[in-house]
Amino acid sequence: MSKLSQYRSDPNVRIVTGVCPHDCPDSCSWQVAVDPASGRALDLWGHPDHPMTQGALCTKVDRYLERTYHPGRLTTPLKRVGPKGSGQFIPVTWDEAIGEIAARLKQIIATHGPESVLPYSYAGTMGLLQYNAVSQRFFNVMGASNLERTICSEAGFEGFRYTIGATEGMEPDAYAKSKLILIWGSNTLTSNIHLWNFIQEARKAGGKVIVIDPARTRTARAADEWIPIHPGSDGALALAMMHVIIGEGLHDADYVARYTLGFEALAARVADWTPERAAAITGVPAPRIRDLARAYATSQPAAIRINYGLQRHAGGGMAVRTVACLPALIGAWRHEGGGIQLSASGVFRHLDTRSLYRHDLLGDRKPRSINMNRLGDALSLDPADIARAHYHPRPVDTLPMPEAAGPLVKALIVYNSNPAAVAPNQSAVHRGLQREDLFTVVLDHFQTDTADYADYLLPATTQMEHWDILKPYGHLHLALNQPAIAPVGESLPNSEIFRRLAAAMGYDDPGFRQSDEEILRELVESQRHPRFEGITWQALCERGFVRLNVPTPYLPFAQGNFPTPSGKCEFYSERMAADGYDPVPTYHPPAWQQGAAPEAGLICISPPAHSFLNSTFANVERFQRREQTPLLKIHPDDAAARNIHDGMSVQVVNDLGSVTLIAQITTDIIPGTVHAPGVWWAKHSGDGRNINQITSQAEADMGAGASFYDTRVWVMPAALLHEVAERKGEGSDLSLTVPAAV
Ligand SMILES: Nc1nc2c(c(=O)[nH]1)N[C@H]1C(S)=C(S)[C@@H](COP(=O)(O)OP(=O)(O)OC[C@H]3O[C@@H](n4cnc5c(=O)[nH]c(N)nc54)[C@H](O)[C@@H]3O)O[C@H]1N2
Ligand SMILES: Nc1nc2c(c(=O)[nH]1)N[C@H]1C(S)=C(S)[C@@H](COP(=O)(O)OP(=O)(O)OC[C@H]3O[C@@H](n4cnc5c(=O)[nH]c(N)nc54)[C@H](O)[C@@H]3O)O[C@H]1N2
Ligand code: SF4
Ligand SMILES: [Mo]
Repeated sequence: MSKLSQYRSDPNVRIVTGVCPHDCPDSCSWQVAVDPASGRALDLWGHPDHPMTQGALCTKVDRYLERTYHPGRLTTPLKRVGPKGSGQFIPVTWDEAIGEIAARLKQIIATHGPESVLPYSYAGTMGLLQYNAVSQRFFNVMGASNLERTICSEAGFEGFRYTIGATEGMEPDAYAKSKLILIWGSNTLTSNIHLWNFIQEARKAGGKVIVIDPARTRTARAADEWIPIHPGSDGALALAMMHVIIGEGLHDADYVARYTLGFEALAARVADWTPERAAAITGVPAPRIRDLARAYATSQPAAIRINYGLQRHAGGGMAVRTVACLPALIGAWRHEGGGIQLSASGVFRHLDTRSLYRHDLLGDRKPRSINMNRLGDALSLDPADIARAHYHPRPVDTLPMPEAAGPLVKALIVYNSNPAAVAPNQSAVHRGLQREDLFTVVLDHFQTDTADYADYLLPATTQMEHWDILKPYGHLHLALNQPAIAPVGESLPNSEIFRRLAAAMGYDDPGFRQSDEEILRELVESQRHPRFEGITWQALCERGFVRLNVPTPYLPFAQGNFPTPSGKCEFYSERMAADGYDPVPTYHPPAWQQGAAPEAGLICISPPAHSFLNSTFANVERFQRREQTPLLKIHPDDAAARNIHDGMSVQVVNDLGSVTLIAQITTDIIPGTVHAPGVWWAKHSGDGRNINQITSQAEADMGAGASFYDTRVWVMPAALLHEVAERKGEGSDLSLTVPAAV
């Protein structure tokens, strides 16, 4: 018997429909059983009628109540009493906390101006309201620095948009119809598990699945074929595939003629991208590249699930732009089950969010924009660092001179994010957070790494406890979240915390007096685009989720209609030329292939651990046990060359920092690359650090995106590093002066 039927027949149970808030493409619809007498949630499960969720949640969220009722939940506002970063707090009342924070912010703004306040948030919750609605209104009235939310997908998004026009593509259920599926830079069974149902349907009908990844992930193991590839080299593979496809006349000349722009330029460009040339860069043997290209062009419908792994590199934007050309070249878009999906977010691009964010409250002020990937630089006392933290996504965008970089950041307000664990160049971030003159407010459910540095730590509600609307990025069903239980302890929704802060600051726009339900209703009722027809407040309340009003099956580009300037799939992009890029697909090498000889050191990638969601769930004991310990997966050849044994404590070092991990020797990672699953809380690791010690703030080629997986490191037994450090008379913060053998 399903949980729904079990509880539905129990008169003493109330069932509430909601949606998982996490940063995950699946946006599962969930149902919660609540005991009305105690107000406690008893159980939750995946909505049986939701076409993507299909009744099942992932292993993490299936245990969401363990997180909701975790003894570590913050239940009262806290005020710092110990030294900065010590995590020592005393409880205070909401009135005290709000009053004191507002007084301090007023003082900072009066002395240093509103741009000295920096909001820092990401997708701890993806619900539109708690993600950044009342908070954005608050910072708009203030005129605070603007935060560019670049930490995840921006390089790939920009690249995709240049080719396709918007992050729009296949609907997930279409993958059930594919004959060949390339899973490219995605770990579907970990990060997008509900897509697998459709992929399995395709396989039952004879479809084949190929995974392109430097790691033999659980997805690669489950697939028909794993193509190991050097990190950051995917653009070269795609260019060589096009070389073969065009060279052997396997492209769809009719589709190309009608619906694409710049075929001749593309053909000329790929002419010298032979599989042999790409093999030297990617590590994929030339015959395998030829086979892959031929299979892709001749197995219609052919689908690509491209995701974020391959774009967390210096050349990630161009790589995605290049891969995104493939479906048009072979006419895959004509068929259900053909095409590519990076993200479905662009299908929602006509959502009118004016009522939500209220950018009108800024008036004609234009605060500086700070790239969130450069938080370490932004929190620096050196104006040259602050200048570098300014958002400059394209080659044509220039950075200000240090004297024009604006004020030091004097106040940091963090919500829905844990930058002390997830942001690159961790030691720079921690150094900034440690500043005595920086006033830091953190809103969270738990005392995270970031929370340890707060002056005030404010308890926020979870999705069990507040209203929201969720716009997914992996399918097309908009969903309403209704609160199932009352807030745990004294916690409050982000929306309410910013409402109270606004009142204390004297911000009196009526937007700060709207209730959560009113904000969401206004959002739903203000939509005018036909894609939102039928998405009413009533329908959302009754059913929980409603599909966007687009045709079924959804074949957006079967007859062209690309949302590019030309209306075609742009092999040649005028917009790229204007933005300072090569207008035709080309190869942007990863940072690790530039400069020093490739044989020096190893490349480190740190994609998500299966049981965590970024750093969320990393404090829940069940999931910590499953992930064992912060690991470094290393190929036997690389381990042997360094005298590293399985289970040994190793140091991973580069010029940015170092971290101690436990070696796991495995052929599940290619030689020359190491794989450190993330993101552990730094304070749960033996040395109080995590893998972001060695990641860089450097922007990818497009969108000022992150480059987490484009990192050169040196790895050695931990004991050896200590020995070297002692000999040099230094601490363990050893920089690049490491022995040649590592
Ligand atoms: N080395 C390395 N670093 C990475 C990555 C990687 O693969 N490797 N991945 C990167 C990626 S893709 C991303 S998206 C970022 C993610 O980085 P973050 O967006 O910071 O994600 P989380 O680490 O999950 O932290 C989210 C925090 O928000 C809190 N939260 C959740 N809901 C609410 C709410 O309603 N209110 C408030 N106030 N707080 C809430 C959670 O408790 C949690 O502490 O990390 C990036 N960092
Ligand atoms: N369980 C779980 N699910 C998650 C998350 C989580 O932390 N845990 N995080 C969520 C978030 S915020 C995001 S952004 C998504 C991310 O989900 P995905 O897009 O799947 O991204 P990653 O897991 O970062 O990387 C996917 C794969 O890319 C590989 N990879 C790394 N570099 C390269 C490369 O240069 N080329 C190729 N071809 N492959 C490469 C990695 O080894 C990894 O297996 O997942 C979401 N879902
Ligand atoms: S994290 Fe992803 S897979 Fe898990 S319940 Fe949430 S939306 Fe579904
Ligand atoms: Mo992400």
